[in-house]
Amino acid sequence: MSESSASVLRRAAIRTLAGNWRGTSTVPSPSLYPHQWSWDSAFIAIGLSHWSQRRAETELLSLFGGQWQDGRVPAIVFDPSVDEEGYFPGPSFWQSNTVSGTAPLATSGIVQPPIHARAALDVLRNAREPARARAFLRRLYPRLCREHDYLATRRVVDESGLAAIVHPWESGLDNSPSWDAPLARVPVDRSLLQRYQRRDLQHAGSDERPTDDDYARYIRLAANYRDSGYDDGRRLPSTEFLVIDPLFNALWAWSEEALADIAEVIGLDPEPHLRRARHLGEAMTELLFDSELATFTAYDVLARARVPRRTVAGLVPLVLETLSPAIVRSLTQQLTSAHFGLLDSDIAGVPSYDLRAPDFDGRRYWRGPTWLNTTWLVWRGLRVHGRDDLAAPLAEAMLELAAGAGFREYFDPRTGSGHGTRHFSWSAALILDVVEDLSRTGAHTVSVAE
Ligand code: 2M8
Repeated sequence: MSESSASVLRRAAIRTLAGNWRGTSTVPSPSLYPHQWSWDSAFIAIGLSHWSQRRAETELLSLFGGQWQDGRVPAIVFDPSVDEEGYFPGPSFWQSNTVSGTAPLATSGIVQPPIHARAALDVLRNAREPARARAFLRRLYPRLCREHDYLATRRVVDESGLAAIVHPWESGLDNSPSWDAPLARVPVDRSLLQRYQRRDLQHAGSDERPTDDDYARYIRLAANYRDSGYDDGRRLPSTEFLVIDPLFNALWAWSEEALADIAEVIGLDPEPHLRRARHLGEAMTELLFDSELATFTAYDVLARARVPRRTVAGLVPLVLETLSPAIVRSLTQQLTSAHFGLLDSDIAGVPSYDLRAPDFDGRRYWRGPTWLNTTWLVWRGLRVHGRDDLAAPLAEAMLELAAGAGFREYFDPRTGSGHGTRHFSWSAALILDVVEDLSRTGAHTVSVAE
């Protein structure tokens, strides 16, 4: 990348992040998502760490300001200055203030993929003030441990030791085709759509968002969880959706490895974290790796069966350094095959779903489009395993997507066109990370449209 094109892209990313900053945190998008989201904040902190270490630290600390006493880090921390109409489901739906042990700020009651320890470690690695970053890590470490302990104690539902999610939103890949079969058991109560109004369709086309039927199911699952008092212990046996997801667990294990590094930096014992990371990796291989499909898949706890779909979630375990060489080979073959098209010049980034599946949809939310966060995770995974031959073209593809379509929420992998909301924070943040990384090594020529 020439210095000048890199700086165009870098400046555009910083402009987006600065525009979405709300004083102590960053909104994913000023229009569609006007609060603070959990895993978005982790990606955002990674980007911010290249520009403003203080903002990166504040981003994570403010998210953990919403942590509940049981350790869960809620998927959304609501901004009290945004009115209820700004986003559905908002504070009056989740009613976190009626639950004991919750933060003073209103939050949702579900979680999202636990990638925060990894983000905190990246903040240290990119820090211009390392002493300050170490102090930040000392502050955050106990909260990160409680986040992971919540998963280990409240979300483990079988002998695998892996964490289960109780709502598709907890996966981060809301309407992934992996949820079709488990969701089919959840009755569609259309009256919920009259009682509660979807707000997302005011900001994005209905052909790009989840269907009404799926939305009715999401509301039902969330309302049932709320009405149980978010009590995992009592509720899990009677839940209508209970799934063990490879991306969620891979990010937990990857973050556990990061916690080990953080523990060392602040003079504590890394061993318990390494032990848990190793155990999670092995359990994932045993329960979630589908050797016929040659990828990781989700496990439907209630049906006691794997969900045989190839999605990007099945490739994200590449981030784990303890994966066996045979599995790494399977995953890289999967990536370069016609299912995901890495190295195919007609395919941009890593599609969220199998390009060859009959229900692949390049524009509908998590059912086909390329997202920059999952593509970035695969990129990091390829580098963990020394596959720079594949990582380098993927980095190039991410930059080209942003250069051509701007920091959109997602992209059609077949055309590179941008979709969903604009000025999307994690797209900007992760592009900033890639630009900074490549500016140390590579040479690319890109400019950005925003
Ligand atoms: C999307 O999820 C929210 C629900 O949490 C929504 O659809 O309204 C997902 O893409 C999720 O992964 C993301 O964190 C969130 C905010 O960007 O939007």
